[in-house]
Amino acid sequence: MYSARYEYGERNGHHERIDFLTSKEKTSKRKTGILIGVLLALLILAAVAAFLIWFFVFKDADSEATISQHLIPSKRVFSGHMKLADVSYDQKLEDTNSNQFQDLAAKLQGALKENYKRDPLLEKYYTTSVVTAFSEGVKAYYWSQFEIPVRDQEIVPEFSEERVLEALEAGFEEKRRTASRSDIRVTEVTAALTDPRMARNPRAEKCFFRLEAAEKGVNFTSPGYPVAYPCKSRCQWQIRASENSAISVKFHSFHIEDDCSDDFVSIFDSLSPDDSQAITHQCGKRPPSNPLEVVSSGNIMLINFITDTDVSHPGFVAEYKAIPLRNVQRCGGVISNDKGVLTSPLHPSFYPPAVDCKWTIQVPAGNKVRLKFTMFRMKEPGVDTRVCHKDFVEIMGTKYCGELSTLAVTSTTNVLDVMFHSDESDTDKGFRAEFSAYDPKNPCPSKFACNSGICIGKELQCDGWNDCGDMSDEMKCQCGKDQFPCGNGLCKPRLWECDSVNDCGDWSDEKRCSCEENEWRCGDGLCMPQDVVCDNKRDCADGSDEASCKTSTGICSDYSFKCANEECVNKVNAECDRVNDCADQSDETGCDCGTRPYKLNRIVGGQNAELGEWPWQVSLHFQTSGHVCGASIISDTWLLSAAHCFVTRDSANHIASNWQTYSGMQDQYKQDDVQRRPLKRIISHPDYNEMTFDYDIALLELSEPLKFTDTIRPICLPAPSHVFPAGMPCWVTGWGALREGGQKARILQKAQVKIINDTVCNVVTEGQVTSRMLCSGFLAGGVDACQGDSGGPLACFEESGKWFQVGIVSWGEGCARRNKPGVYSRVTKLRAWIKKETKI
Ligand code: 4AZ
Repeated sequence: MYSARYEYGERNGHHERIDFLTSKEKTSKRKTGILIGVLLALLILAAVAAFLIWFFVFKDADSEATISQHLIPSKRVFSGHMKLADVSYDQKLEDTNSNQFQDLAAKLQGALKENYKRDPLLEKYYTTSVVTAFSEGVKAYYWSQFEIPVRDQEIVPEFSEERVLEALEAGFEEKRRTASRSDIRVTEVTAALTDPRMARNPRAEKCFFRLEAAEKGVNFTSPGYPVAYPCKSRCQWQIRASENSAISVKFHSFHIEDDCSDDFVSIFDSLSPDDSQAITHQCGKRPPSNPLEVVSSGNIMLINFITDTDVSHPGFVAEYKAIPLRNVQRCGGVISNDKGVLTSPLHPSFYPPAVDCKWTIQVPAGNKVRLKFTMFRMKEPGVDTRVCHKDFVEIMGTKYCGELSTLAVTSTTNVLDVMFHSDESDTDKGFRAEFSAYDPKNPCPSKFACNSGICIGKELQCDGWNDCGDMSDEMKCQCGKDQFPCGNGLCKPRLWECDSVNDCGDWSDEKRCSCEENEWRCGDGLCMPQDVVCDNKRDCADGSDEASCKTSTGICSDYSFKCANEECVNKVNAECDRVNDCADQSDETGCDCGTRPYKLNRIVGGQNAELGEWPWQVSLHFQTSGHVCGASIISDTWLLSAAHCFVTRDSANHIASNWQTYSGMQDQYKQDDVQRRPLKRIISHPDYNEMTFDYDIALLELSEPLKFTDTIRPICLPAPSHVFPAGMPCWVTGWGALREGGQKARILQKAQVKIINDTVCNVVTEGQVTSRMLCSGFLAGGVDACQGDSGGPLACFEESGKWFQVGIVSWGEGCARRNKPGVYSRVTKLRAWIKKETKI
């Protein structure tokens, strides 16, 4: 604590003294006083004169200098390579300190400078060129820099790649024609605009490394690993391998700043930081289950590490090794098995650049081929996924790229060709696909055959749910009397009409739901006078009348956010939205929750959760029964769960010492980095009703606090006024049964479900829901929580970038049945009780 104290009459521990003067002493003192006065007046006059001179003569010049110091000149850097003819490759060229390197580099740097003289603009602003490496071929890697002063900023756009290339090509062309025998001939040159931070001089840099890859992997790390890398790092690793090898680099640990504009790792299939040969640019944090692994197309690779942020992060540790080039290029071929698996080259590593493969799947005559992708990710910046002009998979004349969740195709004959193409830049995780032969006369024995070729249960046809993934099970359906005929020919259950969810896909089920002209339609279909909108009062049960109002007039209603100082904010979901709405900022306190540190892989397909994807999920084990219920972390000492896990006929369930909690778990059989904590106390809601499941909530106090890590973190609790509108997609997670009556899951499961409006919820549960409950799921069935998920969280992601817990898995009629969605305890209604018991 800072405190300023001043003690009267005493300084530095001494008392002040007051003395009195005699009359003689008084006269001599007067003369000295006059002298001092004159001197002071002269000094003041001199100071005024100096100020006036500065003000009228130097001030303007001074301020001009300050302005230009603040504006920084623009740097334009171009990098690329030059192919040299008539130069024999010498291993010594790889050593930047060798005479061979320095002589050849100096010659080429001179030639570059000469070439830029052909263009007056380039010549004027050219500053330097650096040759950074040589590789077999013989290729020289270089960058050239141009500096444009502040006064000429408007010409910066004229510094294009085309302009630089034109000057270089013309210069080298002329040299080729006129060159003498001793001159170097450049037969190919490339130039690409490059981030100036990546232009390094290997002969002058500290953080520059030349690595030789061999069969055995060797680790290298970012500077300062694992404590923290320094700000403003500019590091470069040039990796080479012997001829006929490629380089594989696997990042065993990767944790850098989340914002790629501050800190990033760029990997190139070249020794030049040339974007046209970038393999990938990465930042953020990767979970151990999804390490970054890249492969070059040849025997060179460049890795750049750029940091600009002040926040400390550990950095990375990576292993590099040489792999035979034929392994990289080996893909495709003729396959005559009845079933099998195809993957992109080197899957699950990123596929290498510049590879083409063709697989021909041949099944017995009369049969056809069904190909189903279980994972597909070939995403590249600036690619229109309808055209796929860069990397793609091509099947029967159609090109596929981007990220696809449901891709299945069937052949027209007994042969199916699958082509894979990767160009020189930007690679990704690729794909995995399963193929099988089938009899076209009976493609799906006792099942429905989708157009995409997959088979689904017959009962799923015309049920309003897109089970095939291509809607073919919902086409040409005769709508039943309890079904709504959509504008596009689909049939959907009548219950789904006007439920704020675009079930038909063309909004026709939500169109004829409007109210009178001067009325507002609430999310649950009720019509209200228009003036209820944004009147700082929640008139619709779901708050939709106040949902898009940004203003706050301070009027308090049941639906306002209440600040700690009793002030009210009438803005929907004001808490933890990174905006200070309360004068005391209480809406933004306690907001270190609801984030997941790992950059998630988003590999599509399957519902297994990744490690760290739901860091607030907890598994509750009872005595020797193993996993029984779920819970969520709301602080380092408190978990939230369902009362029905503890209040049962067996009183043993309510004894804290009979339970163990496991946080940071993904796989029930793996305990690495899992934190096990016994329970100290169970507080079930006093109004919990065993018959109706009303107030199905329990708080669990841990015997010892959790240590928050990347895989263990709390979820945000919503304020009582928080609105989660009908139709909002949320996620339920747990190790519960994989189907009704089925076995519990070993790997944590995730499922996306939608919030169902309260009127529909009341109808489908035949009036069994209370205001402490909400429905979530799909009326069509198919996705739901099940036995063993109870007590686990229903989490929704808010625009503010945080996850909030909207519900606690409570009950439902069976699991995933049609018109029987999951019922959850409504956390907003129970928020005050949580606060009362835990002070959270
Ligand atoms: C249970 O028994 C249970 N379909 C949990 C959720 C649901 C059904 C049963 C919802 O724990």
